Amino acid sequence: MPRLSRATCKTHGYDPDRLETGIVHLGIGAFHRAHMADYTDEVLRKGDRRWGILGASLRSPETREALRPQEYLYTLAESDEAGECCRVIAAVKDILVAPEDPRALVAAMAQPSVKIVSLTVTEKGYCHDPATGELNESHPDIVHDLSDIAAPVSAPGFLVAALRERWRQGLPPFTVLCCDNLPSNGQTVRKVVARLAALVDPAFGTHVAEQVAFPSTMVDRIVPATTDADRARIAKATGLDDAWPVVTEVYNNWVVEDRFPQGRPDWSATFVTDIVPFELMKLRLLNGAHSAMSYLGYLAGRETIADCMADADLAHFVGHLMDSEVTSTLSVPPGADIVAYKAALLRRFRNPGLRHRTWQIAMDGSQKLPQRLLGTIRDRIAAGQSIDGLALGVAAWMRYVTGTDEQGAAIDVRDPLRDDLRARADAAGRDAPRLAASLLAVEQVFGRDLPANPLFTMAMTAALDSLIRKGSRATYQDFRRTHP
Ligand code: CS2
Repeated sequence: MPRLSRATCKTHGYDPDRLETGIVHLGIGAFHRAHMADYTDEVLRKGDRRWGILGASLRSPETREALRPQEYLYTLAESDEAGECCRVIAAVKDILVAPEDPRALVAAMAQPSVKIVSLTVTEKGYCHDPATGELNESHPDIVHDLSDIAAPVSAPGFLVAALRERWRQGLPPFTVLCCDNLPSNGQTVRKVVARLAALVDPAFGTHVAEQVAFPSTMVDRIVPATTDADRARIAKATGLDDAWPVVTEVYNNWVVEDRFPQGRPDWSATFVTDIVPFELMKLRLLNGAHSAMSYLGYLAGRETIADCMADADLAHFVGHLMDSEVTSTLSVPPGADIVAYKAALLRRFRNPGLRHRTWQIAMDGSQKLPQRLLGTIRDRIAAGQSIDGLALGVAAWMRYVTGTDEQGAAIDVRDPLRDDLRARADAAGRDAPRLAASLLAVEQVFGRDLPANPLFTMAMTAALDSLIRKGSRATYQDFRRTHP
């Protein structure tokens, strides 16, 4: 079968060689290729050639190796209940692999044509403390970058190095566009980057804090990791071999705070002045349900989110979480319909075309829980409301990070705090009050307030006790009986 390339595929609509590099994207994984690159592709097809994307991988060369032989073209496969449709995206002009030559990436970000540096480096990529949002100055990557900022390794380090280069050359700063699921993501990244910049050079730190725009964004598209079965199915459908297609859903949404001093593409996103209600709706409903489902579902032997939703008791728990616990903490974003959003979410979770593994979503829980479940818990407690479903979600994370499943087999826990979490779990044993207390003491996840709150600790410890003694499935079945 022929390989996807410019010669074999004529449908991408514009000549990638004639694009200017207007955007550098850090973290060129599946999510960016299914989301922002798709929005940008639409702009390029309409003829505005200023916004070609230079991608960068901050760790491994895998994506570059897969896409280089096909001139960075890739297939985007979108599915819903009605089936799957494939398109080719040509918005990515080139990919740099940062560790091979960090200075080359800094120089590329400092080119005058670059107006936007966007990021999808996952929650942990910002080297911050998830509970407070402050830069973690003892993070090994930050320690490295402070000793050699001209050849950085972290995402904040690359932003600082390139902004400093532009500042020195008298070029205007690029706009920093975070597309990760962090609370007030622009502000959070601004705080981290401005702090690192100030540690490098106080005068430059002031420039970053005062002159660089960090608009916040709410990104909403489900993008599971691509599997070999996806590759085979897509090759059959298109007649072209693609080493790394991206699989996603038909649904796509992007809400962006409109602050781009150097200009921006005319993306068909929703541009707003206040992102907070959009972001809370999405992080607490979609991502909150995802995380709670992934821990409970994984422990109950459910491989994918669609499998979780096919389990009537687990689907009931998800409905309860969204309707009876999360919704009361949200304010309706202008023009949005929360009831319709939740109904669409349940359909999206059931999408038979996506094999979104619970194990994948379970990753990096220490970085995800604060914005997905803990903020909702704080708001409900402050309003004197119950938190049973939310507490069960947090308890399931605690049970998961013990690293042993209900059959006694090892769980491949991926989390930057894995070793610390594991050591705490091992020391506490399978005693719910001890295990809960030792994990609640992880301040960068729970802060100081939650461990001191008896409403939270009691609900959470009771849920954890049931998970340990009866297992996940029996626990969410009981939950359905007690919360009909
Ligand atoms: C998921 C998200 O992996 C995860 O943690 O919850 O990647 C989710 O699919 C996206 O945020 C949807 O926009």
